[in-house]
Amino acid sequence: MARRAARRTESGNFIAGHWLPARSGSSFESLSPARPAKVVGAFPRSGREDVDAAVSAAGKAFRAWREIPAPQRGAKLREVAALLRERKEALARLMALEMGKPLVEARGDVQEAIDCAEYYSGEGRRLFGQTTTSELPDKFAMTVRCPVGVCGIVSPWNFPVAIPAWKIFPAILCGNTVVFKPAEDSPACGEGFVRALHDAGVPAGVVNLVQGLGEEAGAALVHHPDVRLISFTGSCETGSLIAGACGQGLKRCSLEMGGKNAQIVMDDADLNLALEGALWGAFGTSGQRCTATSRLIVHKKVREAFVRRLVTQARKLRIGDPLDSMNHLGPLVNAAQLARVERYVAIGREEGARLRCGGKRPSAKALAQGHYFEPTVFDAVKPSMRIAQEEIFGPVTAVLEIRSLEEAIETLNGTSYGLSSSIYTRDVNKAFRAIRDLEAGITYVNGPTIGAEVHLPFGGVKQTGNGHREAGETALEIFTEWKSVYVDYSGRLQKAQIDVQA
Ligand code: UN1
Repeated sequence: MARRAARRTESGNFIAGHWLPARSGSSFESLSPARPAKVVGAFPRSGREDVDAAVSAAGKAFRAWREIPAPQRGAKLREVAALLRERKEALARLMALEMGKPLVEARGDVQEAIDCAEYYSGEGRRLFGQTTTSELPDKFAMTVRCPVGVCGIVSPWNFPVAIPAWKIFPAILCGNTVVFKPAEDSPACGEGFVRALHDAGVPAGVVNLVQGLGEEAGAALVHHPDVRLISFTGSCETGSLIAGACGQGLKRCSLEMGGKNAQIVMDDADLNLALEGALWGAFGTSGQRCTATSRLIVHKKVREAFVRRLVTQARKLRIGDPLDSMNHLGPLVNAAQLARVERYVAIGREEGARLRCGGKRPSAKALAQGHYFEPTVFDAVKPSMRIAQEEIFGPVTAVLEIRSLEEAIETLNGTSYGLSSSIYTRDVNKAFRAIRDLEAGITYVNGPTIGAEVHLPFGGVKQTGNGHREAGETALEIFTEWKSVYVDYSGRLQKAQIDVQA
């Protein structure tokens, strides 16, 4: 991302059904991480006025949208799913170009959005409430879900289509309207996504797009008095600022933040399977997933053999142009992210961890321009080291040795995060104890820490989140308010707690 005033704006904000430049006329560029000299596009560098216009459009659209029956709102999502499927390849290519994940993974990202649209389209025929008995005669009691209002959606670059989808689809299915601020590293993906919604027939004003920087457009959205809810995925630092602002403004706020996910490998595990899982979990998306396997907690009896094979396989992973399907790892998203990963490698070395492979940029000349980094394995890592505690968000994994399941669980739980976790074992008793005792929102048995499916709750404990769960049915709890309804058909005044006394 380069911050400069561009001569012209090629792409727009999408407000009340119109593509518009920023009111200030300024813009920013999105650069391809594989070839940063290549400009993917210029996008409005929006400010408060643009956010005001978008929130006002969303507020107006809310009045009509909330009254459309939910099954019809769901039907729109079915059309969105169909159009996303048609555009899957184009969106995936744009994604690989703009944020650098390999094409095959980019297709998976769009597929996750399609799955989400289909899942929530069905939810339009449910949105169930409860009925219950009243304590008074001739009185009916029930609960209904109501939309919250205008929702601000602030999403990251690492899943630039899937994450906006799993926020925006349940939001609009529930009758809310949205102002969406994509990450400044993936504005073209954000725009492509919103274009698909519009072209599929989502009415003007229901989903508005405001491009820009977090501290400008993002901050204006979070502080806007007419925004009732913020849904954010990103770093703990930003999430904490957003939570503070939402606390002050008494807004509903759903946060999904960092992880320091670990895969446990017990001595009775299928080591081939555990190895495959570790490679995919640690180095898929170059480790730039909230769910990435950034720690491997391996039993002493198998650690050396496991690490040796891991290193051999990691060295064989092909790094290069994400648009070339032969490559397993694309570049990191930007220069700052690359510098962060390099800094953590230096920290790991200083702390006395043993670098077993990677730790540097690839030497191939053809890759010199891009923000590439080699798959990196640190061994002899102690739980107290920073590389075992802090989220790196790159292709770096830390191996910690344990001697028992108890020690494995204690080690896995010993960070401030709790998103995803995994255990490889053939012992059903160990598996169930792990399921019970691992402090995480997600636990996989004999699978890697990545690969969550859209119909199950997604989110984490401790500093990973603030108690909400996205995706699945639980997302409805974020995007609706409960209303309790009492219907008295007795024809007289009845007084709860007074007419009836136990
Ligand atoms: C994220 O990294 O923010 O489970 C989301 C997974 C994906 C979602 C990751 N389905 O890895």
